[in-house]
Amino acid sequence: MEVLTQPFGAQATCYTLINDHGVALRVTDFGARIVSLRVPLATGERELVLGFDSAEEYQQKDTFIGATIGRVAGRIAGAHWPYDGVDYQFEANENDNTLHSGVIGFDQRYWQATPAVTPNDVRVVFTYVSAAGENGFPGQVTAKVTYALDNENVWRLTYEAVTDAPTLFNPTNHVYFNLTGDPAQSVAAHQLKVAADHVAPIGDQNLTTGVMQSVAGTSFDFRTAKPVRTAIESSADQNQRVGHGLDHPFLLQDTHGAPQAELSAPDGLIRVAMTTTAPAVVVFTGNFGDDYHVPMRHSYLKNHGGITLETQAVPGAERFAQYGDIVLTPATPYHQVTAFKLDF
Ligand code: G6D
Repeated sequence: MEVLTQPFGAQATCYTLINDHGVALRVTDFGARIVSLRVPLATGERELVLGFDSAEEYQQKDTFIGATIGRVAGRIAGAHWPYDGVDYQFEANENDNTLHSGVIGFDQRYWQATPAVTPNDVRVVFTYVSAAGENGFPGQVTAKVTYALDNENVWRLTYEAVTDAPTLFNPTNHVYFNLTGDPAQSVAAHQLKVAADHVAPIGDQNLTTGVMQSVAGTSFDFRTAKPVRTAIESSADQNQRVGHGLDHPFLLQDTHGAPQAELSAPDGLIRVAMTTTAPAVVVFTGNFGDDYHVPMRHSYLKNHGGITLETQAVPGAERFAQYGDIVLTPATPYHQVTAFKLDF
């Protein structure tokens, strides 16, 4: 196992973590982000995730792709949070709401990086100190995100955070998978399985509504594997959001270590099995619109050219207690682990 270090544009650095099977995970300090995940298949190397070639390219095209999102992933309705007698104001960067914490969230910060080869894995620990008041959030938060790759072909993400005053904290990783290796190909033919009996429906302005809806008999029933296509095609009819495709939080079951989500390539040559300590996963099918056409590596990113598995608490938890508690306090540090096992 080894770590290679290279420049990633003018200021950023990129680290390539390589295991003994030739799996290569590339990450950058710009946004504590996954840039690339390549596996050696019998048919040749295959890229599994969306990504660009420099920090500048992310800045020009899309800073969410592959990034650590925080402090709060998803939408905060009305861009404010009343807590303990204070009404905290955030930036409204999508309609009247805050998306992914504001204009410059964790995804556009430079994180301090510490690469290491340990007996069990090869890793980079990213650390970022978010000052009290940054993006309107109270409390100074020290956040740590560890990307590790081991010889079982597991990519493991560990989140840790401490705060000096109560604040909201609900981060995620915005990795987009496209297991065909080509972002111009829709993910519709991927097989998806999600261990969730309930989904949080999306209403006006893509906000959650406080509802937890049973998936039984709906296009959200992924308790047995099926192509993503059916949900992409039917969710628009159900008026769950404007636009076609999934953009929904699934409430995960405790599967006692068994995968909580599985994604397989249309040709069956690669499968990603996810387990997490987080209570939910937001599945977003890259609903960029029919005209979307952005140069990416040797191809183009198009509508539905990637699918996310964003592990976190259900967005809107600051308003709806039934979605859980995302208030981080000095007494209880944050700890969350998500693992993606690559089977090929
Ligand atoms: C997240 O759920 C959201 C989407 O609605 C958003 O468009 C994307 O991030 C950029 O997945």
